[in-house]
Amino acid sequence: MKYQEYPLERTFLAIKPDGVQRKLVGEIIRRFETKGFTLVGLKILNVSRELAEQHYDVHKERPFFAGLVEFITSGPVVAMVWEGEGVVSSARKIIGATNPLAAEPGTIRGDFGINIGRNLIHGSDAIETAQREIALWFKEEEIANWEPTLMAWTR
Ligand code: FUP
Repeated sequence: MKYQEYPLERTFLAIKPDGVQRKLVGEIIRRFETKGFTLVGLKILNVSRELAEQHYDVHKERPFFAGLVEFITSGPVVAMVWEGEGVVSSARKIIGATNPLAAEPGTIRGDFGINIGRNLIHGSDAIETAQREIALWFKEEEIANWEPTLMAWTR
């Protein structure tokens, strides 16, 4: 089957302010690239309070919500859209458990994470969540539609 015939699956990943400030952007991107996923959206931005609150809307009643919004708006975030077969769940595995102290070694949070409030990276938890988050963070024209031509073996 040609690549184009697979259902297009995308996920939203965001390197949080701790990941950016600890200079882990390259290391984190490398892990998704070497796995074979395709980067189709990438930008660095200072997150507004409004965007942070919308992004974490499901947690708005939780006691950690205010601190979470404070943290995510405290410095630049690297927002990304990645594409590939099974990318939503695979990216979650590469990222590791929410609490870095419980995350397996070999995962991003397991290797570099310090605590639950500073867990380096966000990844959409389901295909529907990914669609909502991509639409929230990216305009249509900020996403590059492309497929490998020179290195088709990465698929
Ligand atoms: P995850 O999907 O792994 O990013 O985790 P959740 O959606 O459950 O949580 C979102 C963010 O809230 C986490 F990245 C960190 C923060 N959080 C806390 O600070 N304390 C908690 O008890 C749970 C989550």
